[in-house]
This record gives sequence, C-alpha cells and structure tokens, in this order.
Amino acid sequence: MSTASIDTHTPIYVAGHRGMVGSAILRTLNRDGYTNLITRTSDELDLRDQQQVNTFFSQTRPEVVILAAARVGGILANNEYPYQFIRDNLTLQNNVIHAAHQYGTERLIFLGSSCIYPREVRQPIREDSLLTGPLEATNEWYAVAKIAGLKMCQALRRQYGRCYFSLMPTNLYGPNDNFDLKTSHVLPALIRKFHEALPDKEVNLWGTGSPLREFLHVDDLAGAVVHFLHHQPGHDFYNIGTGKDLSIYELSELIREITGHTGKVNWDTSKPDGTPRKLLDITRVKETGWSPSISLRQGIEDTYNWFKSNKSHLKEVHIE
Ligand code: GFB
Repeated sequence: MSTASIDTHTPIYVAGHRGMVGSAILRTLNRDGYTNLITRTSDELDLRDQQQVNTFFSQTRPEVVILAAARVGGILANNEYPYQFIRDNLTLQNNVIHAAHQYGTERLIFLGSSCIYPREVRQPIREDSLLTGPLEATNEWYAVAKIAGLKMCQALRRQYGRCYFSLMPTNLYGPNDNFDLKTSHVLPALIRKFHEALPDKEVNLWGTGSPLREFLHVDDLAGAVVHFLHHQPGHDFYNIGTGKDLSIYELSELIREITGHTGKVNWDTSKPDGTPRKLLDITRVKETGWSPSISLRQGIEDTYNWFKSNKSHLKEVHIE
C-alpha cells in the first residue's frame, strides 16, 4: 500500500453527517484539523433525487466523498420494510457515486455492512467470501443494495481508475445511535430497555439470545475512514471490525451490569434471531496499519453516558 495523503484544505463532502456514522466522521475530521468539510441536511438536499445531487456536485465539486448516508435499522425494521431498505439505499448511493464520477471527485469511500456476506459463511469472514452463497433472509434487501454500492465503486475503479473503494463495518454503536425500540439495533435497544427498567423491573428481549455478534464503536470506524485518507487502498474493499464477538445473551449481561439492572430478563422467541454469527476477519485492514482501540465495555459505558445526557430529546425513527 502506498501513501497518498489528502491535505486538510481538500474539499470533503460527508454525506449523512447527521447520522451516527457521518457525525462520528465529522467529529474526527474536525478534531484532525480538516477545514473544508461540506455537509447538507436531508431537507437541503434529497440524495434520492439525481437532479438535486447533480446540481449540488456541480456547485461544490468535492474532491473527496465519504458516503455515510443510508437507510439503516435493526433486524425487525429490515424484515418489515424490505422495499424502503433496498430502494432508498440503491437510489441514494447510485446518485452520489455517479455524480461523484461525473463531476471529477478523486476519492470516494463507500460505507457498507457486514451483512453483505452469505449467511452460512466460514467464520471469521474474509473479504473473498463475498457472493459465495445465499444471504440472511431478514436483511437481504439491505445487503443487496450494499453489495451493489461496492460493485459500483469496483467498476469505476476498474474501468476508469477511480480511487473509489468500500469499508464494510461490523455492527456499529455509539453516540447519535437510534434508540427507537421498534427500529433500532440490539445494542442501543438494550441500553434503553435496561435503563428504563431500573432498578428491577422485567425486561423483554428478542430471540433466543444465542446469536453471536461483533460490535465496533463508531469512533473506531471514523478512525478507519480518516486512516484511508492517508493511504492508497490496495483492494476494492476492507472489513472493519474488532475480530471478537459475543452472544446476545452475553451482551445483555454486560449491559445489565453497566446499567445496574437487577430484575428478570425474558426472551421473546417469536422475534427473529437473524444470522447465527457474523464475525469479520480484519487481517486485510490490519495490514494497512489500522486497528480498533475502544474496548466493548468502555464503548458501552461511553454510549450509556451519551444516552443518559441526551434521552430527553431523542427522536422516534419511523420508516416511511
Ligand atoms: O442488532 P440487530 O437488530 O440486527 O439484532 P442484526 C441482533 C440480535 O439481537 C438479533 C437480538 O438476534 C435480535 O433478535 N435482540 C434481542 C434484539 N433483543 C433485541 C432488541 O430489543 N432489539 C433488537 N434490534 N434486537 C442487522 C441487519 O442485523 O445488523 C442490518 O438487519 C445491519 O441490515 C445490521 O446489517 C448491522 O445484527 O441481526
């Protein structure tokens, strides 16, 4: 891997800067002294509208695009709104990637998800497992969109020599996560459920508790994104994770301990478990010099503190 640093005055567009991932990237870029950051709220720019996206690119001409905008949600939201997950993601990522190419953006980092890999894949999951088997049914629509985004970047890189590439993070959590119990992922849901049941009310969790998941603090992902502003990628995509997983039951016990909850926990097995395991092999990214630094306990404590300070103004997250 060669080094090709983006200097701190380069115009960088962070798409999705109000979400958990985009806001963490913006925090990290600000901290590292980047001064030419471009952002738009979804009210100012609807990324699902190609005309609006083209006009924006023609006016701002970003040299770097970090594509963190996406329709995201937990297992139930993915399962209940397959059309919104495939349509919104395909549309917005196609619009942004195509406009970036048309208006001369030199480097684009597309953010995906570990759910792009087949359900029954060998663990830990290596990048070369992509498209080797059927996807997990609860999130295949989202996964197909993310695979398509990765392939768009791969095609532009191969055909036009563009430095467009993808980072595929494992399950993320951290400040600005979605804590709406209907649409959230497991980690914020558990923080909220245990906190609201303090000190000893019953808590209802989903599935059997046996699936294994890997969790990465979003600030570690943001660190990986900035790392790739300083390194020329030698591959089309990289797994970004911790290399360690635990069962949902173990996660629930850890969050219970951190919150101080002492009541009963029920498991609602009418809710889906999802994929049995998705642990990423992070050898490829480690070879570039990046590795995660936030432990799961430290990350959950940090997120729990954020939740307690912000819970009075958290928004419900509906899918329309
Ligand atoms: O995080 P999660 O919603 O999604 O659920 P996935 C992970 C596991 O936690 C599942 C269990 O086995 C859930 O049944 N779980 C237990 C709960 N209690 C709860 C709860 O209160 N809320 C939630 N949400 N889960 C998502 C994909 O899969 O992972 C997305 O659907 C994306 O597309 C994301 O890829 C990273 O890890 O199963």
